Amino acid sequence: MNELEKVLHLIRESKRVLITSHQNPDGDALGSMLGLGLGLEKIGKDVVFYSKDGIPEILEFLPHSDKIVNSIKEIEGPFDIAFAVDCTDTNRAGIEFEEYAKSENCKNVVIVDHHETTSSDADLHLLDQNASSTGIIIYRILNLLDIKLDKSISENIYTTIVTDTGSFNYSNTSSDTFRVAAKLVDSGADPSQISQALYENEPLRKLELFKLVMPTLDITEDKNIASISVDKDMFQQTGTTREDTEGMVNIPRSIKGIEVAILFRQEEGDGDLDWKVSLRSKGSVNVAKIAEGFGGGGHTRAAGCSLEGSIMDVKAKVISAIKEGLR
Ligand SMILES: [Mn+2]
Repeated sequence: MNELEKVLHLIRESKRVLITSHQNPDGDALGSMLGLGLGLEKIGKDVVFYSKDGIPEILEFLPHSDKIVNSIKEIEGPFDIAFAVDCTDTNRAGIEFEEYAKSENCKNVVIVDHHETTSSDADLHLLDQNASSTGIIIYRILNLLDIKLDKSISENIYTTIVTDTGSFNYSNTSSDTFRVAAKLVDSGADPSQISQALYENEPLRKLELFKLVMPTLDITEDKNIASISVDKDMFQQTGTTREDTEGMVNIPRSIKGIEVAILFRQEEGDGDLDWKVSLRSKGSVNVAKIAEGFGGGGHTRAAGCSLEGSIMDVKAKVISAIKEGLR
């Protein structure tokens, strides 16, 4: 049996299933969790959905997102399978899940992911770097289990594709992406409704934050690297959180001639020196490699990492690594 057959077998034999995804969940994380779980419920599985950071406001429209719990403490095992979807490793879902997965509460831990890097010691790995979103892998699993996709499942999986391909714009968009999307529209996903929910539904505070962030736009002398930064003061002034920085890296990315765009975001904790760095490549630079150099990871054209230091130092380090990559 290959990994896929093993996972299908495990699912068929299972009764109770736990599904989680990475912290700070995005559309692919939550859409994949819900798509998989709602499908498994249709074939009689008892499913628990867990997301450490809950659901960002902008994704609350996802069908049955109210089933997701944000604490694992009260949940009693054992689970036949614990899935971590859109995760390179169980620790990406948070320390609570990482420990839970190692305990007797979880008989089998399965990673389902489309990232380039994986460092996981889970029991099984379903990895496909060519899948535009993790949701596409979920779609294939449900098909192989002969689970009929209803409107709710279709909308969840369709959202994974729209958010991870930037509405079918990024280089990870293939003919297969459109084929799966077409099937999902056939089974009930409404593209315009989902687009509106995702992109025409911003809280005003997010735009107030944009106003403060725009003056930080910085472009290197060679005019091929652009960055913006968001600090805690800006969050405080506008009543925003890291959730509201979603998509912000697209501002530097949109500029003509830019090869790598960066968003520096100060973490909300006590320390003033913790920065989360999001990297986007429009050209040949593999930003996953750069992020890995700082202990992070991701895809060739979209990756992230965390660094400690003053914004000046962090910025200098990251930009010099990118310049190296551009050589
Ligand atoms: Mn993804």
